[in-house]
Amino acid sequence: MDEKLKAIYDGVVEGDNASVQQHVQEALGTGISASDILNVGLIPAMAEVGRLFEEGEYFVPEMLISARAMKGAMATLKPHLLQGGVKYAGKVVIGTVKGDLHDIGKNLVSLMLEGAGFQVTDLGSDVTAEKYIASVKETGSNIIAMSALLTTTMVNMKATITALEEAGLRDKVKVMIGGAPVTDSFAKQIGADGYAPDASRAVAVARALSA
Ligand code: B1M
Repeated sequence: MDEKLKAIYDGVVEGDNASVQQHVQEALGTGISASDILNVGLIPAMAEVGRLFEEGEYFVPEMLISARAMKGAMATLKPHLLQGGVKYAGKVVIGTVKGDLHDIGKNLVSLMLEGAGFQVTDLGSDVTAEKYIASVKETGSNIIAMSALLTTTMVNMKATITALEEAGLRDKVKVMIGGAPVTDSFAKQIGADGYAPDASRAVAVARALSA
């Protein structure tokens, strides 16, 4: 791995926000692409943090400071990732489902969709079915994109689809889902229209659903 990318990776694993910011700026300055910083440095670092948590070496506070370092880096990368966006492609309401506070992956999907020319309304995390529905009505969005990172909150994706049916909106809006514990077969099981395993494939799914 490139030395700068390794420093970014180490900084996220160690939760060293200042070092991550400095190395991200330097990496951009030396011509390393924002997408390499994201895909080679930042994302694998968060996967390592998850592994350390699973093995009992890290606890919630360590995860939190690593997540902060990752979020800071993503804010710096955002304008670079958005460069070269294509024309308006559809309207998306996105959020992490009720009970779930994990928002890093969702933010990444949101960013990539924006970069691909979608108009994105980001509702944040812990989003209730009512909130998704109110936002769809307000923005006239054609897609609801739901993220979940906990096996215990995945059920709230189904609850949102049921609420859409009850509101008489199910045939007016497509539903796509994703997040680490979510699978294609789960998406089919709950009646979602699309599933993507990562942020770049989320763009392809959103495009297909908007066609
Ligand atoms: Co939590 N956490 N966490 N956590 N956390 C996980 C998810 C966990 C797998 C860790 C572990 O045990 N190995 C585990 C879940 C176990 C399970 O349910 N099976 C877990 C747990 C247990 C918990 C708590 C319950 C811990 C506790 O309190 N005891 C608690 C729950 C809080 C809550 O939500 N109510 C908790 C809390 C936290 C923090 C707050 C400390 C922090 C989140 C900070 C934040 O997001 N602002 C945190 C973190 C950082 C993690 C890990 C380490 C990293 C998640 C992450 O950001 N990954 C995570 C372990 C892991 O995933 N390996 C873990 C990087 C991100 C880029 O990937 O989010 O997967 P990801 O997104 C990807 C794809 O999934 C996909 O695209 C993204 C980019 O390619 N994707 C979509 C995501 N959404 C999509 C939507 C789409 C399409 C694709 O379409 C709509």
